[in-house]
Amino acid sequence: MFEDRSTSPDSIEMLGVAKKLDVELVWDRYAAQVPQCGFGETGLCCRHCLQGPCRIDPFGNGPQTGVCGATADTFVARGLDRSIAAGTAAHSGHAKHLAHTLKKLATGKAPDYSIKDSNKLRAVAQRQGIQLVGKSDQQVASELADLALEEFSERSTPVGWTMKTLTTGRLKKFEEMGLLPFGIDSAISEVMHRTTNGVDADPVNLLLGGIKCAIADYDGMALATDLSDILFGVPQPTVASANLGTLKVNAVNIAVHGHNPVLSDMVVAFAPQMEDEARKAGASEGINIVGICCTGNEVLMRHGIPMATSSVSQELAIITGALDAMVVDYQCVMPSLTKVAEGFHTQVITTMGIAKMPGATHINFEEEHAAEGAREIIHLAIEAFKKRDAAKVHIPDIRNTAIAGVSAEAVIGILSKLDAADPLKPLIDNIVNGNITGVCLFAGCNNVKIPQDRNFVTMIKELARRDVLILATGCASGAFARHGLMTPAATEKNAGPGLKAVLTALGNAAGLNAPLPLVLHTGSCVDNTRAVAIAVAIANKLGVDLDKLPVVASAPEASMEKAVSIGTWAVALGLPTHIGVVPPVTGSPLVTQVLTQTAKDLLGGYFIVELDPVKAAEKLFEVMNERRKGLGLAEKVVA
Ligand code: BF8
Ligand code: SF4
Repeated sequence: MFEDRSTSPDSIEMLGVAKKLDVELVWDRYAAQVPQCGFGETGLCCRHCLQGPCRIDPFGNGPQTGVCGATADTFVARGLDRSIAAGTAAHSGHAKHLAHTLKKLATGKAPDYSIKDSNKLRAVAQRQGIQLVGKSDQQVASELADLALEEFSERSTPVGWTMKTLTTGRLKKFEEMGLLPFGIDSAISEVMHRTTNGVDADPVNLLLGGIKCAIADYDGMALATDLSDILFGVPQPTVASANLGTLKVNAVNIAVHGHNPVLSDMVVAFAPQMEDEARKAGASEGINIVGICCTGNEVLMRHGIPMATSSVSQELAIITGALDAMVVDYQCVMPSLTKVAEGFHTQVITTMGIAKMPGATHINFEEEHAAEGAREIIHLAIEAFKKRDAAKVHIPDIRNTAIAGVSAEAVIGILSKLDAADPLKPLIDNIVNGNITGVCLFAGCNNVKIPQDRNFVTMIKELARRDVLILATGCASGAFARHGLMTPAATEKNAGPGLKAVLTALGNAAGLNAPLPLVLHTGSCVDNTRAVAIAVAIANKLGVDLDKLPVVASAPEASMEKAVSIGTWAVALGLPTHIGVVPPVTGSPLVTQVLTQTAKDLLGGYFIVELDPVKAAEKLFEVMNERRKGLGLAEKVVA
């Protein structure tokens, strides 16, 4: 039962509990929406002015234009552009928040934060053109924060993080095609301008505008990853655990949910100071912090905090009856959480001025008073714990080990154990000799339309047996962690012989006495840029551009606008990018063709829409082989 909703055993168990308690969940709300509006599904609905809403009849009987004369192609391209702009705004809002935090730290206004990685600070600053000689970390951080904040407005030169982190071939292509953004916020604003009534009606021009905005998204994400590492540390491989079974009966359970480590890292940092208070309240095991969604990834990879659940199953954490506080910042937080929490003692705590929820307790979190804010939040959780109803507690006894925190730096660190002088050589050699077919970056969300994790788990098994090296971020890593796939045992069980040999050699070199996990966890969604850093290093070493590498991306259960913007920049960077849900573009055959075919000629990357996970894996494997052939490498043959 419930296998049509989730394939994750802890989620399935909790779905049964929710049913018994008659709690309405995301799957029930989705069922109530079906059938969903066909105009919306195909992108043929426009509400960009008050003369609308307008709809176009995809079957050709009704209207073929909106009131203003906009065609189906224009509708679809404009709609897609606005999704990209929204995704970019979310990622870069997160990035800007980090830049402000770094500036406050550097000017003594955020005393609870510190520079956790001076080497990374100096390396990033130097790369971005800041002179380091004779300057303290504080000064460098201040200048770097200023430089980061400048990325957002309209500059006289293209955005700096992009210019310093991609291959020269890619940058040249972007320049020739007019795709280089001159500011992140200005790119978002330009999309909003050109997609409003009476501006850009040319679908191809609109799509190019969307791609430019997506490159601004890449820029903000690269910046966010750098600043997070400076403020909170460069992730290193960490053994942690996953699933709802990481909640503890005898502890004050606090879930940090959302995205930004500016908040969650502080909750983790100050929890030890509150242990006594928790024990006095009767929690013999003290405070247990768990993560949900991307902020879960942030604290998982830096502090080994368990990943309780993610994305579509977030409500289930409350159904356990053991969650004392759900502390959220922003993005991917279901507005239903407070409604679900009505039947339980769980305190839903919002912390950001831009992200409040009716029914939640709001504690405005300010970096200037981070310790105070974190303590107040933890105190509220302890108070809630006192009201927990033991009769309602149902924690599924399901936990998996998950090895996380494989940053680009960590990958290089492990590889350098094999070849200190030339760390990339062992990886490249193994791609060349065919032990590794290629690399697939799994990213993106769960989607209520797909049984949770089904596509992720099916695809990874199909690809791993074909010797594909797997990286994962965001809720993709949540999915793999929940299914025990971020472990050496999963490598033993699922990897093809070539991949297994490589992961074993690397695991032994890293002192694990076991293979590296089947999935290399490269972080949260903003950290998709870590995979790019590895790919760029390989491309530069081989002297080719990114669109020649056997590297692909997949968001097999994508949901959010952020996934749309990431997918678009992945395509712009030259990656064949799979999505396992149909995006709202099918109302325009022209737009569909540009995204899935023309993009390949222009940029090398393109979208592959395939709903069947087995076929999707086959297609990605074929694409990797096509790229191998292009590089003059032997094609892989796998039965
Ligand atoms: O930024 S994968 S559901 S949590 S959007 Fe959201 Fe999607 Fe998860 Fe992270 Ni990314
Ligand atoms: Fe209709 Fe055009 Fe207004 Fe859109 S912009 S709602 S198509 S009139």
